[in-house]
Amino acid sequence: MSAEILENLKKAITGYDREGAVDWARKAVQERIDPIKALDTMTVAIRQIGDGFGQGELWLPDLVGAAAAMTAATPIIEEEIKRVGARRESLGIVVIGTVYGDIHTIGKTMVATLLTANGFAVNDLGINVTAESFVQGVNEHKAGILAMSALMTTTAPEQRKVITALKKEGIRDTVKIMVGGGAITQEFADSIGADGYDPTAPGAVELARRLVGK
Ligand code: B12
Repeated sequence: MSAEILENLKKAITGYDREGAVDWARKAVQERIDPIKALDTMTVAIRQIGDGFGQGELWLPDLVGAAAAMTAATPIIEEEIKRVGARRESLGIVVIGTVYGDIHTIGKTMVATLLTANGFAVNDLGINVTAESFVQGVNEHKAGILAMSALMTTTAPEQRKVITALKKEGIRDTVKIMVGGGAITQEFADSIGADGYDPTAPGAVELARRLVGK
């Protein structure tokens, strides 16, 4: 039953079926399917579409259609993750965003949701966030962790710009910096002087805990 629901959820995303994706996400919640598993299923689906686009087999409208289905279904699952993981204790303050020039929001929001569900106080600056806004966010929220997402090879260098801006402001060492997103590798993270990288959202939570020593 649960395998069937997840399979249908995946099919709805790869079939650009927004309503279907919403319905199957609701069914997954009703049937108490592990919401992390549901998120994983949707991630596999959207990556499949992304691969097709990358290989020239699919086109931008395909990407947009699948993203719309995923964007409609994701909040339903994220709500469940928050419900299941609701906690009072705060593990620390996080400022998160997708870098300037990049409007990909799905992975960044997943990381924000899982961090929230695991007890971090998360301030999501959204997408297309400039280096100045990241610096302002870290200052304003007195963040212990800055998390940046970048999905494109053209926008990944923005993460370096943000670190440079934090150094200029004299606050680089007040905050732990973690980076991720489809365009980022451990090697790249090391090269820009980030404190940590992880390729997955659950891994981002473990990384954040390690960075704050909890
Ligand atoms: C959906 C999508 C879109 C949607 C975005 C909708 C939205 N609201 O987000 C739309 C259609 C708008 C879009 C637009 C574009 N896209 Co696009 N898109 C994708 C696609 C298919 C999926 C992205 C996604 O959501 N993945 C699922 C999430 C869950 O994965 P994720 O973001 O990587 O996040 C995971 C991890 O990386 C990690 N993580 C994420 N953030 C962080 C942060 C930290 C700190 C940590 C630790 C971990 C972490 O946790 C997440 C969960 O596991 C990818 C293909 C792919 N393989 O990723 C292409 C892709 C990223 N897009 C691409 C391109 C080229 C574009 C466009 C330029 C297309 C165009 N010609 O207009 C525009 C760019 C617009 C812009 N300026 O940003 C390319 C980028 C190529 C490159 N290497 O530079 C890709 C790779 C497709 C491809 N194969 O060519 N896109």
